[in-house]
Amino acid sequence: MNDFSGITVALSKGRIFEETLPLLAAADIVPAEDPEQSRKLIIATNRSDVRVVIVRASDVPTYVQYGAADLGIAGKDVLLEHDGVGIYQPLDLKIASCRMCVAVPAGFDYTSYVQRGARLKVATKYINTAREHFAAKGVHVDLIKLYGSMELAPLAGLADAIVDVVSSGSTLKANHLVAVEDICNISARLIVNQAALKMKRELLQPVIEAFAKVVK
Ligand code: PRT
Ligand code: MG
Repeated sequence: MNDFSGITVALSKGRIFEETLPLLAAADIVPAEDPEQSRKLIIATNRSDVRVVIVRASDVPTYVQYGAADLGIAGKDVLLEHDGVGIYQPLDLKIASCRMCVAVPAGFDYTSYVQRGARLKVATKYINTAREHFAAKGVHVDLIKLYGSMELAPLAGLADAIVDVVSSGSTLKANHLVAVEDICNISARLIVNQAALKMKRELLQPVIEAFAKVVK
C-alpha cells in the first residue's frame, strides 16, 4: 500500500536518474541522496510531500500501474513490453535516447538469410517488440528471452541475431556486431497512475507542467 499522502516518484538508477535530475529541479524537487551512493530504496527530497523510490528500469511501469508510485520515468522500450493498463503517458521527456535495432555478427548475410525464408533465432529482452517487428516483415523467428548482455548471444552461438537498444554503438562494435535494421527510436516517458491523476491533481499537475516546460 502507498499510504504516503504526497507524491511517490519511481525512478531507476543510472542514466534515467541522472537525466531526470534537471527535470525534477525544474519542479522544485531535489533528492536528498544519490542512489548510486546510498543503499536506500526510498529517498526523501527537499519537499516533505515528494519522495523517490528506486526500482529496476523494467519495474517502473508496474509500480505506477498499481499506484505504489504516482509518477515514474520509463524508457519507451520498457513501456512497449508492458500492457500499459492504468497508466497515462503525458510526455516524451526526450532523455535517455537510443534506437531499438536488429543486430547480427559482422559478416552474417542477414538480408539473404531472411529472403530465403529461413527461421531466424533472435535473442532479446524485448519479446513483444521483436515479435511484432518480425511478424510485420513476415520473417519467421524463434525468440529467446534474455534479461541482459544480449550482445553475447550471437557470439556464444545462442542466437543468429539480437534485438536491443543502441546508443553510441560502441558495445556492438566491441563485440563485432552490426545493426542491420532500425525498429524505432526510444526515449524516456513520464508515466502517471490514472487514478492518482484524479485524486492528487493539485500535487501532480504542477510537476507535469514543470516537466513539460523543460522539454519544450
Ligand atoms: O540495468 P538493468 O538491467 O537494471 O536495466 P536496464 O539496462 O534496462 O536499465 P538502464 O538504466 O541501463 O537503462 C534504462 C533505460 O535507458 C532503458 O530502458 C532505455 O530506454 C534507455 N537507454 C538509453 C539505454 C541505452 N541508451 C543503452 N545504450 N538502455 C540500455 N543501453 C545499453 C545498450 O543496449 C548497450 O548494451 O547500454 C549498452 C551501451 O550502449 P552503447 O550503444 O552506447 O554501446
Ligand atoms: Mg543496464
